[in-house]
Amino acid sequence: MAQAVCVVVRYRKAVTYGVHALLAALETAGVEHELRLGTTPEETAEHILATGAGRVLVLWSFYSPDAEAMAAELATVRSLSGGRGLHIAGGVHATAEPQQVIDAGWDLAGIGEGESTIISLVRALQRDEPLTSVPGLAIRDADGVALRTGPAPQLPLDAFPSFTGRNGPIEITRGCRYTCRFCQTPFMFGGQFRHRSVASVREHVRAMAGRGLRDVRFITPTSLSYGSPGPDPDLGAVEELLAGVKEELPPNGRIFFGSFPSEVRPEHVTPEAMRLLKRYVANDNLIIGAQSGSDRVLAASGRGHDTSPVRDAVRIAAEHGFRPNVDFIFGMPGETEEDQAASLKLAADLADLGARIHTHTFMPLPGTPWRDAEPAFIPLATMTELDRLAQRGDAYGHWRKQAEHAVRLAAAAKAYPRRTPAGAPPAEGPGGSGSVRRLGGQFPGGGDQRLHVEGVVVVVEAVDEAGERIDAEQVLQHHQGGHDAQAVRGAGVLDLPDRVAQTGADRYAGADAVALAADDDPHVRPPSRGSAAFQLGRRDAPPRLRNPLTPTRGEEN
Ligand code: B12
Ligand code: SF4
Repeated sequence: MAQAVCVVVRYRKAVTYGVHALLAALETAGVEHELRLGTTPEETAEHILATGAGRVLVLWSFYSPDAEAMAAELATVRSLSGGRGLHIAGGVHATAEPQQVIDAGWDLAGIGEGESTIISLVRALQRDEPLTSVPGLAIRDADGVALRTGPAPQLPLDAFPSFTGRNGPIEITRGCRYTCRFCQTPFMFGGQFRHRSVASVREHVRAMAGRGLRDVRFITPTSLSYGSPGPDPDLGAVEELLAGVKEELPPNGRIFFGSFPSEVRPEHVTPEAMRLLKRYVANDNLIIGAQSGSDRVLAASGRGHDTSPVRDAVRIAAEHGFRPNVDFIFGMPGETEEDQAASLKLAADLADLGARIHTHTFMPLPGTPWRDAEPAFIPLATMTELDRLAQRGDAYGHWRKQAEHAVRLAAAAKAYPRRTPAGAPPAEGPGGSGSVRRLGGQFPGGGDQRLHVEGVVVVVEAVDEAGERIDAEQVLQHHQGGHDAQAVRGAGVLDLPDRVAQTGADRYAGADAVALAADDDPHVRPPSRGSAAFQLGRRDAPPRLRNPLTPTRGEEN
């Protein structure tokens, strides 16, 4: 007989959108469960104790800057609830740092997109099945190592709604084809856009209007990319979306598009795009990502544009009646005083054109290529200048708070060096780059789950104990959130013809695990010339093995 499961959510205002997506997935999949929301640690503990359900699953979701505070809350909740409940942390931080999450006391880490994971997890608890069958988890083994189950699939966005019976922005695009090194989005959700269909968006809006709501907002990494697979906007698709949403709204309905959380890239701000938005949207501001006034820093950060489209974007947006709010990040790795001066100068120029500057301090975020990078020093003079802009009403933002986060994140990154798997010495692989090791402890689910890939890009085709082929992509998805694996996935190097037999070796090197480095990533060293890995890479890969963090010629925009 199925056991009753109570899902208790540590429900925090800061991260409701992701949680609403999980609850919507449970609901649309018809997974029976009791739901309780704890808005404080105490209330969460009360719910855990109060439920009569046989199994209690406690959901936690947080971004990296809150990881420490949440670990402290977890300890409180555990002690107040007498240790009852299975605690899982998911979301961007858990995806990037499952070992940290497990070490901090959670029973499980949710890795990647959570919809399929939560559905399978609740079902597994109901049926008392082993959690190793649930995709997208890291589970603590006897040695405290976070072992991963199979990867959670990255499904079309229409597979699940953004929310049901609740409200929030509608996620219209997931994943991002750009690869800004300070941002986790493409490394969390993949390097391609997945757009929600207009029909699905309309369904959300219809339901919201039915609940008496009139304002609609969207989540998308770059709003003018809606409907487009590539760098150029498809304004026809954007118009179809906006017109469809408008049709579903009452006459006093309002559409917010191009304002948070749906920013625009500067090169997408054209007179045509602005005229289109003006016909449909209610927002008077437009959020434009500039990030730096230094072309050198922009190139290093992989933004895919320089400063020139930023000036144009601000001018064009202002001419069409929008107040441009322009994002800047100070303290990016390698940034010099001259670069900062260039940013301040651009910020002041843009303010003169009517922009407000949204100022950020660089944070080495887990799950990004710059997780381990040293933030550049921001002298007091720069901070004072930012304060001056803020006092004039030309700048806003949490740059001081973020500077504190940056220090903590840098310390956490040092405490968890990315290159060395817990308990294992650095690999002796080709060029010393990366390692693949087998972990103790059998998962019944299949051999691939025992393969732990750590380190640089590893292209591997493997067979499990039964001689069944393990898809390389599956292996790499185990490493999801580690940017190297994502980089490989982005480049599509997943199908090398050679088989790699796991014959009980603890570690692979040479042709066993083919470590092919992304050529300009400072964290990654290429396989040594003449090694088996190098040969294997050369044979199949050169055109496909470029680092997707580096645009190929003609792709820059
Ligand atoms: C909207 C948003 C916000 C909103 C969130 C509002 C809300 N009520 O939810 C606000 C404005 C509060 C915000 C603030 C910040 N944000 Co923000 N934000 C975003 C944004 C644009 C969208 C997030 C979102 O809702 N996506 C849609 C949902 C469905 O996705 P999701 O939340 O990731 O949830 C999915 C999975 O993560 C997973 N999942 C989530 N929780 C759980 C839990 C369990 C148990 C499981 C199994 C799975 C699971 O399943 C969900 C469905 O697939 C992302 C960028 C992006 N495009 O993702 C940045 C992003 C999440 N933010 C980021 C950052 C850094 C911040 C700030 C620190 C910035 C700052 N100002 O200092 C603050 C910190 C706030 C805080 N205290 O936590 C980073 C996080 C990186 C990291 N490793 O921490 C991101 C990824 C952007 C980036 N630069 O890379 N943000
Ligand atoms: S910052 Fe760059 S990578 Fe991140 S969502 Fe925006 S465009 Fe995409």
